[in-house]
Amino acid sequence: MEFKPVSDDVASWEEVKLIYNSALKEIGTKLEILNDEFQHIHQYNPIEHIKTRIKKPESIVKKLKKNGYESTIENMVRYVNDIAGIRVICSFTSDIYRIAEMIINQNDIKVLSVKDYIISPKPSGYKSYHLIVTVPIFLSDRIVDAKVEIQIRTVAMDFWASLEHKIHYKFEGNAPEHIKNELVECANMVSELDAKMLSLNEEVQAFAEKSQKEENE
Ligand code: 0O2
Repeated sequence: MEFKPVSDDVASWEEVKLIYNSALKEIGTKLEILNDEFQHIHQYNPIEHIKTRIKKPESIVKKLKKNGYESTIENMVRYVNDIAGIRVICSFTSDIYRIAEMIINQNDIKVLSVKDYIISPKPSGYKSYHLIVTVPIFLSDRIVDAKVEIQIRTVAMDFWASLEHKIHYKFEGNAPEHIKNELVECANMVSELDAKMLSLNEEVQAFAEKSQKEENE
């Protein structure tokens, strides 16, 4: 997004927030529509819930500093990809890829990057599917493309990530080795649980479809 002030004044954090909040609304609505349509066709909701957030200014400044950039509005917009973040929590791993594909295929969305930490988990054990996209925001006199980070994961992956995040903060990134190892073990259990829940669900769905077919005959 080339950042130009909404008003004639110097660009402010409030103006940046306005654009990113609008981007979160746009993506949030797209996801809700897809979920409703899915419910209509398949009588099933792939999305359990959605969380959105605007990154706190102090976290943005920290990220800029870490990467050697001065704290300016222009640098924020250019170099920080997750000022607007949306987290989509699904029931099953297969839903993650369905949702991602449906978002990627919308022609007003531009995909800047895809990171599949489900196929390639982080060394910590972290699993999630990340997309950085831009979505057009229609202002009164112009259109701006705003960046949004979309994290898509299962309920189990989210449970793991929130505990790991708390532990990471508690130990300021230096958790004892045995805790790190246990977290990796838990991450493996999460993968096993997700795989079992998926296969159980597929079995139940096949059973329901068979019963429906027999009823219709
Ligand atoms: P916060 O507080 O959640 O906003 P980048 O964001 O592109 O500069 P990176 O590492 O290339 O940096 O991006 P990546 O890997 O896509 O990670 C971005 C976000 O994913 C993080 O944002 C976290 O929310 C989450 N994440 C990544 N790795 C882990 C992990 O090991 N554990 C947990 N719990 N979450 C993780 P921030 O800005 O780091 O933090």
